[in-house]
Amino acid sequence: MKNLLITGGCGFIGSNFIRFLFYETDFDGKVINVDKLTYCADPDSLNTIEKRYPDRYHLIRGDIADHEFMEEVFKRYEIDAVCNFAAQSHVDRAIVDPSEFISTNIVGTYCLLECVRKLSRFYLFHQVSTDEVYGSIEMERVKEDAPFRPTNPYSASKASADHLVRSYANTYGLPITISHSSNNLGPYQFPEKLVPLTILNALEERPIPIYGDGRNIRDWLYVEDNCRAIWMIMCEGKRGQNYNVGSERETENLELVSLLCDILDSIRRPKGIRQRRGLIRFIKDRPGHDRRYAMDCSKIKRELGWSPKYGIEEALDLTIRWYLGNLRWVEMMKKRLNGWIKSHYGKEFL
Ligand code: NAD
Ligand code: TDX
Repeated sequence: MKNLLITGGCGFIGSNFIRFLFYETDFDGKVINVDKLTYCADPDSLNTIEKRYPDRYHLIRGDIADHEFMEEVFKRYEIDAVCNFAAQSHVDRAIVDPSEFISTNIVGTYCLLECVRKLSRFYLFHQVSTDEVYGSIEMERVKEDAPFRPTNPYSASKASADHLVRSYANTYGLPITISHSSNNLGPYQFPEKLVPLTILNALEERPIPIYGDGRNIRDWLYVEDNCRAIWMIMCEGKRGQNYNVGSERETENLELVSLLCDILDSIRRPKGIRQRRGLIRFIKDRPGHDRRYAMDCSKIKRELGWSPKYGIEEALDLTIRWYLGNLRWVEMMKKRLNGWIKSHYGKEFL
């Protein structure tokens, strides 16, 4: 891997991955970060990388679904590997308007695959996918060979992209790997998602919205653990294979939010109330809300020796402390969120 194309590298997981790559691995090639810089992107989060590695880090603003533009990027930078993070990633937005989920997540992935198909020497196409492609899980945890049963426009678009990636491996012999990760938390997550939204509301002692009865189950993973998993899969994963990446700890949303409130109370005592748990409000459920995600992650543990380093409490603690230490970033993102919050929740949240 000499010239690695990272798409969506200014988003939450992508930017954590680029920092991880430069600071925590022996990767010595170049990173070409193509990002459309949508509402949630922050190119400044990579300023230190840009300054420290001016010859090895290049940011280009552009759309992965723009075929001509991407062909030019592949040619100019002699791309020999891809890690595709770029996506529209928020389920609630997909429910309101799926169009950009189709163009970025499906057509964008197709464009990248087409660019790669024409190359004579190519190392790897890694697709960053999600546990949501398996749909809501009723019984046993799903393994990598479980059928895709996506249930909302976001997960359907991610599953479509995964099918395309697999089809290019099968038809054209493309070297590919796919990671299906569970819900990430950590620094630089845009505060439309449950964890940062809750941190900000809890900090300001505002109501905390929980959809439905709060009993929906997610598996939470600290973003650094996901970055390490992706890098291990890229370096050592079997070509043509997919890997589940999660903590295998099932947490109900109400439990997660309550834990978050308690940790925040212990770091910074609330002023106007006794405890932040009291801020929780049950609101109208998300349409088609998947009840439970639960993956079996034994394959990556067995084959690559990966396991998560952070438990849920430590992950929440680190994440909360990061947000408390980066309130200027929070303010900038809150301005970008305003329209969405008003239309989605009504005025009282954030
Ligand atoms: P994010 O929304 O924070 O970041 C997405 C990035 O992609 C942004 O920088 C955005 O500007 C960029 N982008 C969007 N459309 C683009 C386009 N057409 N061309 C180029 N760039 C574009 O998302 P995230 O949470 O960092 O997720 C990254 C990937 O991981 C996504 O593929 C997502 O499906 C997957 N994933 C996320 C989670 C999670 O918990 N956040 C869990 C599992 C999988
Ligand atoms: O205000 C809220 N209240 C609430 O109860 C929000 C924003 C969410 N929720 C619930 C919905 C989910 O059950 O919390 C859970 C987590 O919600 P999100 O943070 O929106 O994440 P989710 O829908 O689970 O999807 C995430 O994980 C899988 C990422 O956004 C996806 O990109 C990833 O693929």
